[in-house]
Amino acid sequence: MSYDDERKAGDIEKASLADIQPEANGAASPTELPPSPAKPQPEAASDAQLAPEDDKTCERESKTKVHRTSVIHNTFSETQTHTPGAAAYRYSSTARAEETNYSNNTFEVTEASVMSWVRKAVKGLTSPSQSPAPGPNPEFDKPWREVTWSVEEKSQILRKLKDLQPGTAQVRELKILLHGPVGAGKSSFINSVNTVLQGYNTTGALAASSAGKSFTVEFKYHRLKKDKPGSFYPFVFTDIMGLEPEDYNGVQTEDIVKILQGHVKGGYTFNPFKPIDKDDRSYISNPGLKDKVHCLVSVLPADKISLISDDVIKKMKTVREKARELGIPQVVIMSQVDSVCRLVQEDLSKIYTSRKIKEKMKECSDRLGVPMNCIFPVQNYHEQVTNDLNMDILILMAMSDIIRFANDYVEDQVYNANEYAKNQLYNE
Ligand SMILES: Nc1nc2c(ncn2[C@@H]2O[C@H](COP(=O)(O)OP(=O)(O)OP(=O)(O)O)[C@@H](O)[C@H]2O)c(=O)[nH]1
Ligand SMILES: [Mg+2]
Repeated sequence: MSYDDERKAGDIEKASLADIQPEANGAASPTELPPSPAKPQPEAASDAQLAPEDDKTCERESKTKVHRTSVIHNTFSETQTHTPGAAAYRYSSTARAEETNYSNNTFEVTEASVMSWVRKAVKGLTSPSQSPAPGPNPEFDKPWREVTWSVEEKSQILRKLKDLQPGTAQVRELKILLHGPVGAGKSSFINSVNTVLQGYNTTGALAASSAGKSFTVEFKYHRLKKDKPGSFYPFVFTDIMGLEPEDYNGVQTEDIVKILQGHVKGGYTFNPFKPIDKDDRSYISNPGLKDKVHCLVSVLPADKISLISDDVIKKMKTVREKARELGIPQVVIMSQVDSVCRLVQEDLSKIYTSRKIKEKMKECSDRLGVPMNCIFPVQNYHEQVTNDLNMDILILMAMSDIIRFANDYVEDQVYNANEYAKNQLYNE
C-alpha cells in the first residue's frame, strides 16, 4: 500500500501506541469509544503534555518508530498479512492501526500522533452533533407584557408618585397591607420601594438575613420620606409577621382580617396564640375609612411557590376572600425572580420573555386564584447597594398600580357613601 493510499485510508496522525487500548469486541467507531477508566482521558492531556518535552523525548520517539513502525490502512481494503501475535487496536470505521513489519512503504506514526487521533475520536463522542437535542427555547420571541426600560419612564412614574394626592380629604394616607409566607420578601419589598424613591440603599423595614421564623413580629406602619424634611409620601405600608402553616405560629388570619377592617393600631405586637381582642389598647372599635386597608398585597417568592404548604395558601385565600367581600383591591408581588431564572438573573429586562417566569406567575395565579394581570414579578434590593434601572422600573410598575387601585378604592368608598347619603335624603 502506497503512502497516498495509506493517507486516504484514514486521518493518519502520529499517536502513542502506549495510549491505545486493546480492542475488546472487534472494530468500534469513534462514537462508540468508551472512555478507559484506567487511563487518563485524552481531553485531559494538555498540548504541553503531549508535545515532546526535550531532545531526549524526541530521541526516544524515533527509536520507537524504528522498532514499532505502524501501518494504518483502510479496514475494508485491508489485504496485508498481520504480524503474528500483533495486537489489534482500537480504530475508526475507516482506519485501523496495528503493528507490522512494513516499515519501508508505510506511514510512520509516533506516540503523540496516535494520542491525538484517539483524542479526536473521543471528542466525536461529545461533539454537538452527538449531544441530545436542545430543549425548548427558554425565551419567547417577544415580551408578553410591554415595559419601557428607560430613565424617562422611571422619572415619569417617580414624578406621578411625588405629585400624588389621595382623591379624598377623608384619607390623607393610602394604606397598603403586605401579607404572605415567612421570608417571602415583604419587608424587602418595602425597603425596595423606599430605595427606588430615595435613590439610594435603605433598610426602613428590616428584612431577615435568612428566612426561618417570621422576622417581623410587630404590626408597623412604614412612612416613606419625601425630599423635604418632615415631608412624606401620602401612602403607608403595613408590614406584618409572615403566615405559617401551624395554627399557633406566625400571624393569625383573624388578625389580618381585623387589620383589613381597620381595627388594629400601629405598634401592636402579634401573639400567635391569640388574636387581638376588643379590650386590647391597640384595638380600634369604630374604624373609619382612613383606618382601613386600601390595597392588599400578597407576596410570594418565585423560587418557593410550589413548596408553600397548602395550609399557608389556605390562610392567604381566607384573607383574600375577606378583602374581596370588603371590596379591597388586591395585587400579588412575586419576589425573588432572580433566584428562579438564570436568564433573568443575568438580564432583568428579559422578565417578560422568560418562559420560566411566566410559568411561575401562572403557578401563583393557580395557587392563589388571582388573574395574571394582578401579578407583578420583581427583584427586591437585597444585596445590591446601588440603584439598578431595571429593578427600579419593575418595582415602580408594581407600585404605580398598587397606588392607583388604592386611590380608586377610597374614591369609590367616599363617592358611594355620598351617593348613598344623597339618595337617602332624596327618598325621605
Ligand atoms: N435573591 C433574592 N432574595 C430576596 C429577594 N427579596 C427578599 N430576599 C431575601 O429573602 C429573605 C427574606 O426576606 P424578608 O424581606 O425578610 O421576608 P419577609 O417576608 O419580610 O419575612 P418575615 O418578616 O420573616 O415574614 C432575606 O434574606 C432577603 O434578603 C429577592 O427579590 N431576591
Ligand atoms: Mg418581614
